[in-house]
Amino acid sequence: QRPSSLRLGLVAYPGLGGSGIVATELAERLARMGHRVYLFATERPFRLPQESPVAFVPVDLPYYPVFPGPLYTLSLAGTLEREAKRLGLDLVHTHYAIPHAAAAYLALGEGFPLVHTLHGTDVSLLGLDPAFHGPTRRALLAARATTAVSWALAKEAEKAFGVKPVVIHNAVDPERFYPRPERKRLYAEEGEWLLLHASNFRPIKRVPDLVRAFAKVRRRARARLLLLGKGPEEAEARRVAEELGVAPWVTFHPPTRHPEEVLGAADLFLLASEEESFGQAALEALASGVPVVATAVGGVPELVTPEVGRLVELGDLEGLAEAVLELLQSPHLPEMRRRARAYAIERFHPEAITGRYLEVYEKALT
Ligand code: GMT
Repeated sequence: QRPSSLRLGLVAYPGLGGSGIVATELAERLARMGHRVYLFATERPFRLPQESPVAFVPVDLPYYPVFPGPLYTLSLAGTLEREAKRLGLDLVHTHYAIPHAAAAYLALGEGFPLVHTLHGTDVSLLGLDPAFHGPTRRALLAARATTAVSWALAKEAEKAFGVKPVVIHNAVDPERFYPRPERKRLYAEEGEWLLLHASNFRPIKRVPDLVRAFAKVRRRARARLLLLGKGPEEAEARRVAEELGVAPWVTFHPPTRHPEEVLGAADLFLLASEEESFGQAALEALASGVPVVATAVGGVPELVTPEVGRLVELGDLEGLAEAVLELLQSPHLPEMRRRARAYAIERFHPEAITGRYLEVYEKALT
């Protein structure tokens, strides 16, 4: 018997990142199912609509001159301790382990049902940092459950922390992400192929490499590269576009609350990341009927199969350009678009994925 109305606290990063998106969307779905859901974050999460059944609980970033910086971990722990009691929470579920797992453990201890979802660099980069490893490992081992967004990440987590996460892939809402070919004219000229990338432009996303691969494509096909997002590598991507003479066909689009309106307009989605535990934006592209060309890293092969896209080796820009050209020239592209959407709906439907989290909660509560 699944508990019909739980009081749940979810913890997330509010900014432009996949883990915050996954947490916010899960919170929304759980709230719509009748659970009382509180979302803890330092700001109202980017994807949380103004009208939402989810209650946002702000976490302060207190700064006193004696501190070397804002004490987020302690502030989150204090907020969780106080609010879990006041709101009568049954369970707290954190997204991105650092420092959320340790903060929740510090606040609520082993006796309280805690679930942590690992998202990527919380395991691969930060998790291995000696400054963070010990407290994070202790918190994960003490939790009722740990989940990971891909098999690849679960394997890494086992190695890094000695935990055995339950694998729950991320979901995509097919009613929000669907094909919108009529919008293509807003981003591309008549007769141009529209290639899209969306991310936070951090160095691991290798956005300048995408521009380099695009320059190779552009020699053989009329195409435009739309880079949706913002982040530290934007200036370098612009520089490379100028250097290679493709700047007129590389468009930068600022982050939007409605990425679905841009994704659904594209012909192909590109991802050149050197590390990616899952690749949420690629899944959103598939649901939008947009095949994906991506590097075969981390959990990406769990998502991008030959039926819905192409995988290339990390750093193989020639291979990336060839894969793009092959798909653009393929008579099977329309069929692949249909398959991409059908596959996303079948494998990553929000109802099924939410059900998996509820199973984890149920076990954690017994
Ligand atoms: O781990 C990160 O680098 C940040 C994190 C985020 O908050 O965006 O991204 C990860 O979580 C997403 C949602 O589960 C995944 O889609 C991304 O692949 C993953 N990023 C990496 O593994 C680099």
